[in-house]
Amino acid sequence: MTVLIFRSGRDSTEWWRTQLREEAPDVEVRLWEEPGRIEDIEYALVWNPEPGVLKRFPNLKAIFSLGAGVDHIFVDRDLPPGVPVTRVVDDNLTARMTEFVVLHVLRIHRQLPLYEAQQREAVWRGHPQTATAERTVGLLGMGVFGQDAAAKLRLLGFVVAGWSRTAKDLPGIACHHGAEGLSPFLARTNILVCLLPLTPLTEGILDAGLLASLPEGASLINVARGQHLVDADLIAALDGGHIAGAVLDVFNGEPLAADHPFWRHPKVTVTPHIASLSDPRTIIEQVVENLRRCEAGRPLLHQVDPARGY
Ligand code: NDP
Ligand code: OXD
Repeated sequence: MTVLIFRSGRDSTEWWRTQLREEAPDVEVRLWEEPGRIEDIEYALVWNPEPGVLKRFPNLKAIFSLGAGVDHIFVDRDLPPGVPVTRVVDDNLTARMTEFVVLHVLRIHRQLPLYEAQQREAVWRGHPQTATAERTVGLLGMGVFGQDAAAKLRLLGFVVAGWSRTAKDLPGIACHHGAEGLSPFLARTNILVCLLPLTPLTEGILDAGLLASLPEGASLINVARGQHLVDADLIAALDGGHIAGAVLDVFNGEPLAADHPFWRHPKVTVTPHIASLSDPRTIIEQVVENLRRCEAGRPLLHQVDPARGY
């Protein structure tokens, strides 16, 4: 069994080679920099592979995403046909995402940006508090992350609404779906959290029209992908006052350019795509399990549907 590791923009591929060798000594690991005979390569472990490269391997049996998202794979319009693609699904990854979402929902709900600004000016002034039961958090995307965040936000007493592609019935959550469900979902949302996968249908979804459909004074948390957001539309909505603030973890270009207005915008909180980082040990475990499954002809864990793109 020969596995090729193609990783760019994150940890070193050499580190992954060492780890994978420890977990599966029977597997031969090649690095993208020196793939050797292309016919040998049966599996590819990838993060942001260059479009066009994967189809060069004629005997590829599966492609494993090193993250939860697979947009970095499906952006390649020339993938080898019929080769299954899997992604990472992990309780620990989900818990970290929920921590980030809850942290920022509470920060907005309890007006921390306002109190931080007051502290800088040595201003001692309290403001009225809204109860969680009077605040609706709307989750765009009710998959693994969306459902976990929704359950935890419910425990804190927030009103929680969710929007997904297909209909859902989740206890205590106001579920909306499809194009016709988007407007009523937005109209009731005070804090909007984007947890959608990036697909042709969700690219650019966070635009002027969507932001204008939120109630005056709503806030945005984008922890999915930067390409969901039309940056200029958000800046206009913040400057015009319709949107009160935004927390952005993901960006149209990463790393975010030093001169991008988001860095210094007083109503924007920037974090460097760290909302939830995959634990490499778990990824290796899932990859090894999937290698064994594939060799045994058993169904793969967390296989995605290329037609849906997630
Ligand atoms: P899932 O695939 O489990 O869930 C996706 C959700 O989005 C589903 O509810 C799905 O609907 C919904 N959806 C997809 N397309 C549409 C559409 N066109 N209209 C309406 N709803 C749609 O994904 P996860 O929750 O595991 O992950 C979400 C994303 O988070 C990842 O794709 C990745 O981009 C991002 N991410 C960000 C990280 C960070 O650190 N910032 C870390 C890891 C991931 P349905 O349920 O009907 O299928
Ligand atoms: C992922 C990510 O998709 O880190 O796993 O964004």
